[in-house]
Amino acid sequence: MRVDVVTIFPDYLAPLGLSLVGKARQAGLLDIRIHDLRDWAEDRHRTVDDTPAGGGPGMVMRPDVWGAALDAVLADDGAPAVLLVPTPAGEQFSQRLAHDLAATLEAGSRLVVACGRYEGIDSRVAEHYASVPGVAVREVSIGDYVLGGGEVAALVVIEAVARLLPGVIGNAESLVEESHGLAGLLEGPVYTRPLAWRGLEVPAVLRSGDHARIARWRRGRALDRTVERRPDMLGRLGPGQLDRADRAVLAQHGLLVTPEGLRPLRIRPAGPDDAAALAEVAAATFALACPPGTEPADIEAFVRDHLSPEAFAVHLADPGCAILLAEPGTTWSGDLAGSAGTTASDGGDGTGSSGPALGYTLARIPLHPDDAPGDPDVDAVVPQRPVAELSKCYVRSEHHGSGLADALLAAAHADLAGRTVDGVPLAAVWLGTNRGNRRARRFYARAGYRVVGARRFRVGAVLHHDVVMVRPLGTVDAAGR
Ligand code: JCH
Repeated sequence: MRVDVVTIFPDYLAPLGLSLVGKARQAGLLDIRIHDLRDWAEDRHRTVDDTPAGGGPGMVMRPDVWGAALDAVLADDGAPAVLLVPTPAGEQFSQRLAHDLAATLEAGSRLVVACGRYEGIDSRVAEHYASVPGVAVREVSIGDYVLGGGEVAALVVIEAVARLLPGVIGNAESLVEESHGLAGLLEGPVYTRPLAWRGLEVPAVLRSGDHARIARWRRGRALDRTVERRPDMLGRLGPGQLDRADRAVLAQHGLLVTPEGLRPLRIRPAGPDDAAALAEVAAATFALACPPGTEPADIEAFVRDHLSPEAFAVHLADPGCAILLAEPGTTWSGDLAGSAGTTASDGGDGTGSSGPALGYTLARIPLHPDDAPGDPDVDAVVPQRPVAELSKCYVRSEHHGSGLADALLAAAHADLAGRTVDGVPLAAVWLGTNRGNRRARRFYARAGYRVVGARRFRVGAVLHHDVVMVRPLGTVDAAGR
């Protein structure tokens, strides 16, 4: 495959003799030829520039010299050519364009790069070659910063394209991973030996040998980075490209995947003004947790008696009760270009809220460090002290699978892990969940809960069977954090 570069500084392209591109040339995979523009200048001083038409600072490169050079280089054979002209005013170079150019080269086209200097090349040069049959002109910028000329941009484009050509990269697996595995996301962190270096360890999951867990962890870290550094890229991910675990990671960054795109999410401790909102979301979610066959009348009665605004007002005033509320945010701290509906107009601190609550957690904190859970079945199987009870973790059904519940639960664990009872940090959190609710059991298991026993209790005529699950506080969650 043939690449020609025209420049007034041929030595600037010397790096093309090194490394990957140099090896590809030596292997005969790439035929790169560097030409000195001044070879086509006509005068004794080999002049290639002149003053700008209309006045102004600096110099502009002459179209006649460029025309002579490019005619000669393009005339070498009859193959179609891409004439690539680096300029700060060009279309943005991208991996997509690199793939595009590599495919064009593979299909038999040549690449000719015209490196300008000074204030650039007389614009008629690009205009003229755009109308020459068999020549496609691409004016390309490699980024929003100003270089002194096109040579560095030529190096960038040629290296990015060359490594995509067949046979240039020995380990083609890397390319496959690049284009599929982490498509649309930034690459996550990478590590090698030694396992401990200057007090920093290689994350334990990478030494686990559990390939599914490793892949999951890597994707989570790639998502973390993309959220933190390139939130604009998230707008291009369709909901179909984000699985349940991805959604949980995003929710932990305050981003909710909805059919309409990414929306800001806010999780905060509930306050005295939230009794009505809590009662509303509790009433909307309570039935989801009831075993099949529960009488609608019993559900209604329970909601009326225990999930009223008055009942929540009592909970909110109770120091032994910790309630977190998830709600739509009005702002998100990042820039989600391409994902409509998010703004940062109030300073982007994510403090605004709008719309009804999406879910909530309610935990019970013991008053004394050695208080037992109370229920004799539970006391026997939960030995940790002090221990909190996660009494409620409900999310509206339309947000099941959105990662919202994972984020809410992670926030509850973080809240509980930061609490002390008479100066003693909470050791663990326990919960009871219906024996037959496999979705709930899997959800809590993913969040680090383990089944330790069972409990039974009667509601009216119905005998309920719960499993009792415990999670230590201060350990990692399903995302490995
Ligand atoms: C170039 C220049 C016009 C400076 C001359 C030729 C490409 N991404 C990217 N940044 N800079 C370039 C580039 C490419 C070719 C040439 N210059 C210097 C030209 C300017 O107008 C503001 C400024 C810069």
